[in-house]
Amino acid sequence: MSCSIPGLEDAGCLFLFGYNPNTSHPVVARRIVKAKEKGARIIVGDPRFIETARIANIYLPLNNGTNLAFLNTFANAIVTEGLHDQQFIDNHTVGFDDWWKIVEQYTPERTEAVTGIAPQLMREAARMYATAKPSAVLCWGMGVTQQKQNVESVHAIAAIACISGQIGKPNSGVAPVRGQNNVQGSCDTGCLPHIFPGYQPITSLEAREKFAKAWSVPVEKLSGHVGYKVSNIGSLIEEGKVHAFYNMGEDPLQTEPDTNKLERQLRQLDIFICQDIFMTQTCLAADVILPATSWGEHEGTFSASDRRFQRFSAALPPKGECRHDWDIIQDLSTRMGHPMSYQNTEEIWDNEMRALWERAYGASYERLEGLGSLQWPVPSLDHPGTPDLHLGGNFNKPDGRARLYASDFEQPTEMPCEQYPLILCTVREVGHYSCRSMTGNCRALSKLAEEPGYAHVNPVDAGRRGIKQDDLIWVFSRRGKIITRAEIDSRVNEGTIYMTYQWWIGKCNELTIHAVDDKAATPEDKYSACQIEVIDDQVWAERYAMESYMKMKELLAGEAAAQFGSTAAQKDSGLNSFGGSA
Ligand SMILES: Nc1nc2c(c(=O)[nH]1)N[C@H]1C(S)=C(S)[C@@H](COP(=O)(O)OP(=O)(O)OC[C@H]3O[C@@H](n4cnc5c(=O)[nH]c(N)nc54)[C@H](O)[C@@H]3O)O[C@H]1N2
Ligand SMILES: Nc1nc2c(c(=O)[nH]1)N[C@H]1C(S)=C(S)[C@@H](COP(=O)(O)OP(=O)(O)OC[C@H]3O[C@@H](n4cnc5c(=O)[nH]c(N)nc54)[C@H](O)[C@@H]3O)O[C@H]1N2
Ligand SMILES: [Mo]
Repeated sequence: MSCSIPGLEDAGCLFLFGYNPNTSHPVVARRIVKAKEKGARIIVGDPRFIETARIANIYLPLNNGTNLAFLNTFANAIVTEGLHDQQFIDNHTVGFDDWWKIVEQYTPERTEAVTGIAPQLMREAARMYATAKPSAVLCWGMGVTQQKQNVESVHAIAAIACISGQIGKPNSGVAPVRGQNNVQGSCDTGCLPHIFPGYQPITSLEAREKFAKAWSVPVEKLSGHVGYKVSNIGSLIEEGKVHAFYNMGEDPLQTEPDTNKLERQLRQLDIFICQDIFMTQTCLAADVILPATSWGEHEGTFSASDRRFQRFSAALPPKGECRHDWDIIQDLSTRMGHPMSYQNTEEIWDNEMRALWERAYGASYERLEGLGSLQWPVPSLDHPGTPDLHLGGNFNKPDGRARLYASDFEQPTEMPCEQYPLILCTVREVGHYSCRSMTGNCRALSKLAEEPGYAHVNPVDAGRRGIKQDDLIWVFSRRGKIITRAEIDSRVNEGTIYMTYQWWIGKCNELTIHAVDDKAATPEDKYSACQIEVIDDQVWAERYAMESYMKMKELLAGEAAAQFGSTAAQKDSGLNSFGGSA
């Protein structure tokens, strides 16, 4: 993010594009309500009438999968209405003429049939955003990134911020509001296949020399080859390029697309290691399970979406055979010939992060004590941290100028057809978390909503198929068929059904297409073709759904008990934790 999350409250305009904070980030959603109370204009661009659309000044119900057509048109409207900031373009960007050659084609009139947005509304929104004072922020989420043209759309968003001069000043710019509490931190610490900690590229010999020295290894030991991305792992196994997979804190058999195919691929591995805090469906396929402690049992740091380092501490000691993730990694490393002997997470933070990344140097554990937090860059111990990046239009390039990129729009990979006439879009709901290993093991949350979950269906699509509220239905695609319950919902658009991806029985990822873009390798989770149908025998269907779920819970709890000797009481309760008497 170029700005800070608290700073959103002081922006003059917030444009939420493919991002649903009320469900995904309720704390950010509160800030958006506060911004509105302080006078900010709110624009929402989402095919669904999300909660924030209720307080929006302009709601743009664009068609699913048309982001890049929309963004190019929005940019076109800014320029053709004369709302662009010529001075900012001249002084702080490169490439306007080439960018315009593409964007010029996307007039609101020409793209209306694709995006579904009336030209007048498009122009009104462009004006609201580009003329907002003192600043505007464009926030986006998975509605942008889990699409075929994700990277191109992010380029388009960055260009829109630049040509409008809505970046380079406080509380402005681009806000990719990220997923889990530490997605940003995973990137900061180098958990990506092309970088060391602090975004230092492994392809740079200088960076390799620096890290080789810090780790006391010969520089030849550090590979300069960019590694594989996790969403390609299945096909890499099939191609014989991957034989071993060490999977830590991820449940791909629930959360990656086309899970039936992925399961067949994972079963071909020579060795499959899973490190988790609960028994998951993925752990069931593992050769070795390494049980780890949970957030309540270990300590460390998180980085929030706005580059903010925060510390957290343990409330409970580890139970049973569970060990801290860092301790497991350290032990493995030592046994594989590279000894590590850190005593605690502070030593790791100081040696692996602060000492090797100057932008983090000033964030000592002492300064992060209690509710203390610091946003990088924070280069020295007396530096206050950096809420806003690129102030004065100074960008992270040798010439200090931003690059403008534009690309032409393409349709999603799998368009609806006669046999699969509906779009399946997969999203989040507030009561459950991602693969549901955590929230699914929480009794209170299980009472609020239970298997086999829900598909949100527009009343017109439901009516045509004789589907009523709470009916059990089949959802099928080219890849599979699952049972779920219908939620008739007039907030979702006709022609698209919305499912959340945490249900183990009503598992939408048995249906989703495995199509990834070549740059980020992010699956196109927001767009697959599907069909739905009511199940004739609802009594049978209720029993089938319930029995499938009971069987799954018993399998998971039974395996946890067999592997780690959890108590019989725990097995009976269907909780599948590793740690003693959970
Ligand atoms: N309770 C809860 N909170 C969570 C999570 C959870 O599982 N449960 N998961 C966390 C994680 S990992 C993440 S990444 C974040 C994600 O948080 P969000 O980014 O908010 O995620 P989604 O709900 O998947 O998608 C956002 C919106 O994109 C819209 N959308 C779909 N297709 C399109 C399109 O073609 N164009 C546009 N413009 N919009 C579209 C959807 O209708 C949806 O409202 O949430 C985090 N927070
Ligand atoms: N169809 C569809 N699929 C999606 C998405 C979508 O929108 N639609 N969203 C995608 C997105 S954005 C994301 S981020 C992924 C998330 O997918 P995953 O990363 O697979 O799911 P999570 O539930 O976030 O957590 C994974 C595992 O981490 C374990 N865990 C929790 N804490 C710890 C810990 O401290 N140590 C260890 N070792 N393990 C721990 C949990 O028990 C859980 O089994 O799902 C993706 N899948
Ligand atoms: Mo995520």
